[in-house]
Amino acid sequence: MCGIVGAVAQRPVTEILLEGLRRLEYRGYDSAGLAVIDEQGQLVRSRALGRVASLQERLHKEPIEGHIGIAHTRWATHGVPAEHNAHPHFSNDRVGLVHNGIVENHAELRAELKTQGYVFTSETDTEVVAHLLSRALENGDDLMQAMLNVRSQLIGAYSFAVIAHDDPETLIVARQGSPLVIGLGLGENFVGSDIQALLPVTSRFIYLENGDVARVKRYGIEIFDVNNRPIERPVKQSNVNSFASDLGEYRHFMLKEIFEQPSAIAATLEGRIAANGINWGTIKGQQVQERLAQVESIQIIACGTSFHSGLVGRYWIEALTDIPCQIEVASEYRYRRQPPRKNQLVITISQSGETADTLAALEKIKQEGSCLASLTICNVPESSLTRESDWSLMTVAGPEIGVASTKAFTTQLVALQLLVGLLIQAKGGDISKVEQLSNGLRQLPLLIEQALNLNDAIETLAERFLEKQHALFLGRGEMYPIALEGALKLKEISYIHAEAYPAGELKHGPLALVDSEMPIITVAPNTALLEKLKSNLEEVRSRGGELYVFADKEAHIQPFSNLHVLEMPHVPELLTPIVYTIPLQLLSYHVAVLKGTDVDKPRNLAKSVTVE
Ligand code: HGA
Repeated sequence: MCGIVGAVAQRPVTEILLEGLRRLEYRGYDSAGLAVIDEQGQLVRSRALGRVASLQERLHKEPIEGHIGIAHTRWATHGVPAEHNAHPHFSNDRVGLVHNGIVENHAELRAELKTQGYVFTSETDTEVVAHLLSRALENGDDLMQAMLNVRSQLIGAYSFAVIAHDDPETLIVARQGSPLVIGLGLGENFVGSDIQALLPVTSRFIYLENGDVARVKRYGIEIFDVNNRPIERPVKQSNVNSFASDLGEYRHFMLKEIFEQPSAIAATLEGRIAANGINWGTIKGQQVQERLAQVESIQIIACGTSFHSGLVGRYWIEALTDIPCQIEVASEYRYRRQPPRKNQLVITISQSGETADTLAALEKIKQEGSCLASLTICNVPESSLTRESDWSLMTVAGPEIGVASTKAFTTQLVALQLLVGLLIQAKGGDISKVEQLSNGLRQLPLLIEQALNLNDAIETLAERFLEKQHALFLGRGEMYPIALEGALKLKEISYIHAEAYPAGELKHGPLALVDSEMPIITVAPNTALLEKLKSNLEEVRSRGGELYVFADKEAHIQPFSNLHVLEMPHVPELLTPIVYTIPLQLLSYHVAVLKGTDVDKPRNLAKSVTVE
């Protein structure tokens, strides 16, 4: 989704802004732009449809430079992707603004501003804010007052960064719903949608809270809270390495991140498993042990790939503890009534911790007072979800740049197993189950390495999918969500239409689709449901479908003319969803590479979904 960068410094800022945009590219976008106040004190901008590289080319031909500036990658919500809709938006060459989010009452504000003579040059919701600021400046407000005044007129979610001709030393930023951080330098300061954008210039950050407005100058920062009162926010030192987001020897971030899974999982496990069980410090927060002991029901809320990890989590929670568990996608949960449940633990799952729907669902639950505790499973420390939740269980996957999530997903599954262990311990349950979990998790990095050895075989297999328009994925039990995740990956990056079904559902409809053109990918570990699954495979085979089965030797699935078996390492049952994810990630990756799609930045998609 949209990315924001801003800088105020003694040195020229254009290159800092461009580098910030490059580092935000992973979020997904359709156009980019940059504005500075130049040596003549004029507000000037450059915008381009497409990649940051196109903006860079344009800036190379027609340079603009200044000591204060803002920049943006846009993922269109209002108005087509086009240069005239790209940010920064200007009002009367007086105010320049970049925006992440949606101004819901933009239509009324636009109509009002038009009657007052303001001219619109874009179809965006954002442009009304530039004109509102300009109007406030004309009425005598300074830039800070103008922002405080304007935000009281807005409905929706946003983060803004603003510069103005009237005050060429000041960057104003505001946050309501969409993420924003301030990066602190020596005699220079920066703003960004996330710390990735600013890591080359600083490692000290202030995370703005919802409702904050800040005045950012070279030598000072003032923050005002939602009630317009001055407020201090803590300065955090980040130890994230700026090189972690480099591609290294890999062709794509997605492949790099698939191969980083053994180390990401090892990092997520580090210090969390002790001789006598899972360490309580695995979950950060107050009274974890006491309150986990009281949990009587669990509600998981997530979106996309994180929703799939939650689905697997439900199988584990209900199989290994006596706690009933529900799961729902956040965009549905947030708009429907749920009867109150006693002693409910609410778990949100999100790689970025900024997913707008998940945050809104959590806010709803907190307002209703219907949770004993809220826990987030998240990959980004200091993200909104970690700050809004009572507890956090951090995955330690490192920055995930590819839009299609890989290592974030498998580390979320690891986090869910750690949680299950803690629930068993808190409830005084069967400790041998915790031992079983711990022993399995210790072997996991090695098992993932073994699954990664299938890479070459899967690359060859991928050729068979090149001309395919559709694919079916099958799984049973906790492998059904893995089939869902496999189908999602294939859709996301290769644009092949893919659906996943619990294998038992085949004859209730999807079997009608099966013919010799339809590839059916099945995850078939040697578990209690294997024999049932084999019957489902027979149903497909007898209708001529092309079957690709991931299974271990002991599953004894015999290859046949239209049945191809890819042999997996033997995996303890509890780990099968995690290990069997790997070949499906590799399959979608290689199909996408063969099809020549933009693997790391698939069309129309964004990494951190910060709008509703
Ligand atoms: N609504 C604005 C910004 C969109 C956005 O934040 N996307 O992530 C626009 O459409 O330009």
